[in-house]
Amino acid sequence: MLSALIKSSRTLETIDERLMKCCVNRRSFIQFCSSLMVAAPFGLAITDKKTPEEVAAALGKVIRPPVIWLHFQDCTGCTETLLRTSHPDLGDLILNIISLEYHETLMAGSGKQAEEALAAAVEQYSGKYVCVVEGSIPTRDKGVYMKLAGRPAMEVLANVGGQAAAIIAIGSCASWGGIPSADPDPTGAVGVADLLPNKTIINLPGCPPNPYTLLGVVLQFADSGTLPELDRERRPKFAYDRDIHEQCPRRAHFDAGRFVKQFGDEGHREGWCLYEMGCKGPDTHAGCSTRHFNEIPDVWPIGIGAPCIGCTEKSIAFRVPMFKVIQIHTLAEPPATYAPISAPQGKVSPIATGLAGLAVGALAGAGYVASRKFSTVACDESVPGAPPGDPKNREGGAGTGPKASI
Ligand code: FSX
Ligand code: SF4
Ligand code: F3S
Repeated sequence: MLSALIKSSRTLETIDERLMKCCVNRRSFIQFCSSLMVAAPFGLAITDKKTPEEVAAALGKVIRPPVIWLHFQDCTGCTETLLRTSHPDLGDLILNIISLEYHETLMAGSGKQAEEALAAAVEQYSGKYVCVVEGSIPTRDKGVYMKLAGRPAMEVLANVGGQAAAIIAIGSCASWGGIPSADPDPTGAVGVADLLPNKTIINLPGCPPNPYTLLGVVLQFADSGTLPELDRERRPKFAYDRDIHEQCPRRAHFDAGRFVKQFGDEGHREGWCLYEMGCKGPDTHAGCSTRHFNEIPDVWPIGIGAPCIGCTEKSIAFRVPMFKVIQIHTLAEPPATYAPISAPQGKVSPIATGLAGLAVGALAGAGYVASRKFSTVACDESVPGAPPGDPKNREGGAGTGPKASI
């Protein structure tokens, strides 16, 4: 009876129809489209337009995608980041853009009502809905450590995820186990892809990830049935192709060898580089350094003075100790091969810099700068051409470079 009622109350409508019905201000929708363009300036078909108005016009014609959202072992941070925005209307707007059919934290119903709502949504939209999974799935001891309505989480995932058109694993927990899978991993926590290897799965790791990444993927899928290009960890490249270190606002301090040595020291108060405090930014692919959280400038880990813990990387977060200094594995994207901004006069001469356009100059410069940045503290301060023991070699202070070597 209840499921019939739920069914009949649902109609598939376009985003424009819904926004009009709910009297949503067009300006907020255009503002949302503009934020989506900023979050995904390329690599997402839906934002591949010239203006936010054009994105809004195209998005308005899309049928609201039915979304079934499952919660397993999580902290609900991923939901929080989606809806706890700095503009209260934005949370409402998001719920009008997608058609959220089931979400344990947000729905009014509980118990039998909630179970019926889930079954009705799965039945009505079978093969058409997007299943968003938040949290890891316990597998140890036949999954006994988490049950929903008497069924192990593994079984719920197989049933609901199995009938979805696509599954989005939101957060690091759903992507690969996250916090619950940290040693000693008492529940045998795994991500969605470990249990449903043959389904279409997109991983959006992050603890939490940027909500616009989720919305971009869902909307592109609803619009054209396609997914953005993914990397080998199944992450959309438009959001995970750069590492934090490439565009970090503290990068100039890294290049200049100015490192925080202790929380609260002068360098920390001045906003210096957090590499020596264990920052994993150089090995972490995510867009946080340019797309901050909740639309508030500087609201992201490094922005508030905490080192990046590598929350989007399966092999780093909750595996490598938070404050452990990592080795830098990637040799220098082009900007990292420029002369350090603090190079004292005489170390890199204007002539040498001018020669950088020549292959030989570029190679020598890159080699020098790279060695200055990445070799060990004890031996990285020598100036090319200067004899050993030359006082110039210690100019700028030893011990200011990263301790890691490659
Ligand atoms: Fe995990 Fe997301 Fe971290 Fe929390 O749900 S990715 S613990 S932010 O909320 O699951
Ligand atoms: Fe930023 Fe961390 Fe790189 Fe320093 S090491 S520049 S704080 S990402
Ligand atoms: Fe995570 Fe590092 Fe961003 S900890 S939120 S990837 S700055």
